Amino acid sequence: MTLQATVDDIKSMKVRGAGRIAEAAAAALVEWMDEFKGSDVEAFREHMKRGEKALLGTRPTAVSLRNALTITMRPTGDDIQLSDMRAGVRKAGTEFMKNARVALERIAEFGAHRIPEGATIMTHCNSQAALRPIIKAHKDGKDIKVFATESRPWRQGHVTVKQLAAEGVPVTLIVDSAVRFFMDEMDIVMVGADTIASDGSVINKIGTSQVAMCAREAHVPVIVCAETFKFSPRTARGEVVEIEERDVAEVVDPKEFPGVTIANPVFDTTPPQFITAIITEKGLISPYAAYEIIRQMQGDIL
Ligand code: RUB
Repeated sequence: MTLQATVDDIKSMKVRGAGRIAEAAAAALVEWMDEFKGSDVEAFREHMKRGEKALLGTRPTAVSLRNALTITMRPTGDDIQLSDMRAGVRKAGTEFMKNARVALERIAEFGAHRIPEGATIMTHCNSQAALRPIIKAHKDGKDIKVFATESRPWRQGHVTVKQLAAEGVPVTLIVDSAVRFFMDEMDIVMVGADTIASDGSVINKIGTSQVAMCAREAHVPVIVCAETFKFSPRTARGEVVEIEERDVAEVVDPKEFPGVTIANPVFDTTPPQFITAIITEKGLISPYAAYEIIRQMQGDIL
């Protein structure tokens, strides 16, 4: 698969979800490296930077993308021979992808422990990190059921309900505006994250903050499931996470609404006070411990 094909797939959301975007980007960068046939180190570095820039430009919100690229690119900054640089990039990219898969398995295990027997769970959008614990809990024999939001405008909820139904998990599809109507029946909310900021704020699919606020009102715990590569070191330096605005045609055909402004922000920020815990592959943490995760990552991701 060419780099351009991966860029197109991420932009068009054929590849979507922060974790899968990160893995696809790491794989694409390694393949892009193989297209460089020269022997000059500087030319190699320029080639790699061009690939990194193209991938970074695909979607702005998920820090997993930047983190995957930073990790894969790191050997290009070392003072080593080109052949070692190439081997280093391949190793870094491959290890990132392997670690991402292992992280999901651990999150599934930790998250499943957190789901009580007989629980009714609400989820929003389509997050593999949030769905794996639910599927694991079901496979472990827990009698659970799920309410999944439609997640307009892209309706990632359709993917979620099909995935859960295929695993035999009892699941109900609801429209986004029915969240508060059903919240009293929930025992737990489980969602994923695109980015976690150093203050513990969680940036995830638009509507996540509304779900979390309704959960708080109904005294329902909100659990965010996210690999540590979704934590953003740059937010610790004061950088603000950019919220992606997508084509308004994803919402309605603008030609049918002359004189109307249409807005399509696709992520929002849930402040830490609305989040009970974050489950990572390193364990369950308070959102207020996000800075500590980032501090530990600094050796990996600058
Ligand atoms: C997907 C989304 C998901 C997170 C986490 O948005 O908001 O909740 O990316 O997903 P989009 P995962 O469909 O716009 O990419 O846990 O699979 O990484």
